[in-house]
Amino acid sequence: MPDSTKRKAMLRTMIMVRAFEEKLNDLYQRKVMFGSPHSYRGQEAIAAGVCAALAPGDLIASYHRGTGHLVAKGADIYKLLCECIGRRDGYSLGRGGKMHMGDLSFGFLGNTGTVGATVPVATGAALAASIRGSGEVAVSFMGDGAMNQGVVHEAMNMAGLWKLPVVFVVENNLYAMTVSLERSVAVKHLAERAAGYGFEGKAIDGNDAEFVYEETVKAAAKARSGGGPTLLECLTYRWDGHFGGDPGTGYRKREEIEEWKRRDPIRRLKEKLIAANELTEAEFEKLSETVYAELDDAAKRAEAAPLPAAEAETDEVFAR
Ligand SMILES: Cc1ncc(C[n+]2csc(CCOP(=O)(O)OP(=O)(O)O)c2C)c(N)n1
Ligand SMILES: [Mg+2]
Repeated sequence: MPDSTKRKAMLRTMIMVRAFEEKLNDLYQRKVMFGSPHSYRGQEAIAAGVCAALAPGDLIASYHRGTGHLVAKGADIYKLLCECIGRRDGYSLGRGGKMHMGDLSFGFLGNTGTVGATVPVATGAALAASIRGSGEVAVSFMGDGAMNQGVVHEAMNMAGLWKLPVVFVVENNLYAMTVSLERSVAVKHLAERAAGYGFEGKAIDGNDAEFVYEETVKAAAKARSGGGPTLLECLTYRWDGHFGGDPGTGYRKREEIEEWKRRDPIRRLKEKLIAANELTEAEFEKLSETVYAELDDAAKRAEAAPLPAAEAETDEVFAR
């Protein structure tokens, strides 16, 4: 079980992850951010639980619903916001946007909007780690929809065959855009597919940060000691639409959305901490205020930051 310090750190991370999504929505509505956000609200326990279980040198690869992973792995909030709104101080110098970043200084291999495309990237990083004997573990975050991409199958097969130090984290939020899982997948749990690749797959509660943390600790330890990959299918739900322009209601019942909101991952951890006398309601309020204020400050600075210079258009585009 994570200790009290770890539990509080995960709570703080989850609050920041949610606040960040709300800020992106605000920037998008005000037409400060042009690319659409893909809200991660509702799924915060996965990013927070997984990243809290990793060593600083471990690596993650993300996908289109990826800002939560960046926040949880330790991205600089100001630089992250700058990238999302195309400012020069961003991770990709303001030219990649929300879905195109990468920075190995905090173990971020990158993200992209091409569904499934970063799964072989994480697998390749795990192969490199095993060849070098560095002891690093790579985590590949993906959505349930990505599990139907051919390249994901290829990467998982290879990872199983070569017992690579990779953890596949499938965030099963029950939908890929407007298509429900039951209309697109023949098995009950995506975790069952791991058997076909020769490694363990587990379907777990993705709204319980502590549980996600514990399962990641086990999977990472196994990967590090040469035991090969694990597939963690984290059951969860996105509270909002698929992207900024989708209300998320046409293809999902209101009762279903409300039911999942009752399983709010932040409230769950908060209530556990309060029940264990590790936190009071007032301390929680103070923590939230501090996180939202930190984010507001970073966002004000990012909005005031310069755009990339036109003459720098080709800088860093070509490898030297
Ligand atoms: C290769 C590819 N096919 C289709 C799309 C269009 N597309 C964007 S997001 C998405 C759904 C992805 O669903 P899932 O993997 O479950 O992630 P979620 O959005 O639910 O987090 C699709 C089909 C794409 N971006 N890339
Ligand atoms: Mg999905």
